[in-house]
Amino acid sequence: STLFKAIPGSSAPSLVKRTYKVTVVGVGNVGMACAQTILTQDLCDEIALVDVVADKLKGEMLDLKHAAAFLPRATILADTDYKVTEGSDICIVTAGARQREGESRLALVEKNVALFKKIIPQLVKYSPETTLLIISNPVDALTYVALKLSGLPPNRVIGSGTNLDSSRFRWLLADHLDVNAQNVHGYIVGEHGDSSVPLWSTVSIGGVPLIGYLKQNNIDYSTGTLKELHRMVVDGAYEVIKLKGYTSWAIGYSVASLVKSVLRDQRRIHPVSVCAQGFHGIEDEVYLSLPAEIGRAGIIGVMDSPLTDEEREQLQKSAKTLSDIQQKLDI
Ligand code: 6V0
Repeated sequence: STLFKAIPGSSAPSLVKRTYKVTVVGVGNVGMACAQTILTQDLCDEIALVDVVADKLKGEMLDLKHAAAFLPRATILADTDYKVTEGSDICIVTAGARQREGESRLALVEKNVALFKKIIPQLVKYSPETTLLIISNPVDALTYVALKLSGLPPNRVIGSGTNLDSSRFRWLLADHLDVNAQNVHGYIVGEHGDSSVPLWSTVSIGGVPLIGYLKQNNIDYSTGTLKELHRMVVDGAYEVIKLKGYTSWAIGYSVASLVKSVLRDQRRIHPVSVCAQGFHGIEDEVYLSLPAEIGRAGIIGVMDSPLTDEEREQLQKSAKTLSDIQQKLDI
């Protein structure tokens, strides 16, 4: 720039700087919550937004650019043409129909498979080394669809799955017990949605297994209370949709946390949608959430968590529900 003059004798360092590029497809409530959470957390150097509605896309891009003075520096791009996504390390797909009040996630499948046929090949064309992060619902079935349409290896196709449900679960427990949610560990696995399975046997607070903790502190609980807590997790999204029309903030933070684990090679364990074949007696090539280690290579490994007989049975039921849907898909 003409405003600045180089100090005599200066030369550019020969350091090769690794930059990160993230694409977000779909600039609706969820896509924009993801974009803004990623930007505020300084997770990438370049973010590309894609949507089919050109005016909205440009408006969202400008609105974010106008915050440049308050944000970590990043290049913000937007276009209806997928060329803008070229060289992305991660592509987040949030495009598509969302649930209306009372509508299940599974009801969205046909509309969103049709959109994925247009979106996924374009993403892989411009970023063959990318990791796909699928958010659109029904997320488990659509992660399978994305795997098939992309031809990418399964470690690089991740569905956000029950990462969000598990956060809702940990918050409810934390609220109930009056401790910090970050000290509550526990996993919801299976379908992101109605047939999800709470792994009570994995729940610990500050390293103390929950059931033992409750007994130790004379906190009253019954199987009914545990079931009620899980019901509140399942109904969580429906409640928010009924109240504000859509969900956005929690999924935005949940996605940013996955992006951080991948780009920064955090090797954290997230419950995400993966191919569950061979785990817990599941025979079909079905996508559902299991705790998985996530890093730069995408899914590094899936944990073979020890489950109780009841949990295993519930998980197999959830797998059956999802497998039936997957088999009906037109891909
Ligand atoms: P929204 O606000 O209606 O936004 C959807 C966006 O997708 C709009 O801007 C559309 O223009 C755009 N779009 C439509 N077709 C295309 C296309 N072919 N290419 C590019 N963009 C397109 O919906 P919202 O953002 O609320 O939800 C998006 C999706 O996320 C839905 O399927 C939700 O069900 C799903 N969610 C998934 C969650 C999860 O935990 N996995 C959580 C919340 C929502």
